[in-house]
Amino acid sequence: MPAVCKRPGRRVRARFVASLALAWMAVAWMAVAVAGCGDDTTGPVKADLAVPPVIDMAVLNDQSITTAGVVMVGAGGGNTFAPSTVTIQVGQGVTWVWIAGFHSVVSDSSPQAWTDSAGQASGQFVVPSFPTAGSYPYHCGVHGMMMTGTVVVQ
Ligand SMILES: [Cu+2]
Repeated sequence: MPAVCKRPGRRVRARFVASLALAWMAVAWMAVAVAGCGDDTTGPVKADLAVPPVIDMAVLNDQSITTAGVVMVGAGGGNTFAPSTVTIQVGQGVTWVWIAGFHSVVSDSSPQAWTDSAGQASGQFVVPSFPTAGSYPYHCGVHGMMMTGTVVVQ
């Protein structure tokens, strides 16, 4: 007598569908967990000391920069201002050019030599003119005093 091909009962089918869904969720969870390992953007940003700062000659030759002083922000992916001390003459200005990372430019002078830049990951911040000779320290509002620089106005 040939075997009767009976469709599985409703309860068996429901159990099969439930186990499929469970297996799919397990795979999806593992994929998310694995993906999360390589992309930890929630922790503190660490400076990669193995990567030397890269001076971007294209930035230095940017004709749209009209200030005498140019500082590269996050050059080489590090938490640095390069050069860390920029020297200009009275009446000249400074342009900070974002190379990499999320940073800001906060004056440490009292009163502040400029209003804080926004925290940003690209673009520029310009202080068009420093009218008074002196030394103007500043830091990154995102990374604090581990990322500092100075504008020297002669
Ligand atoms: Cu920073």
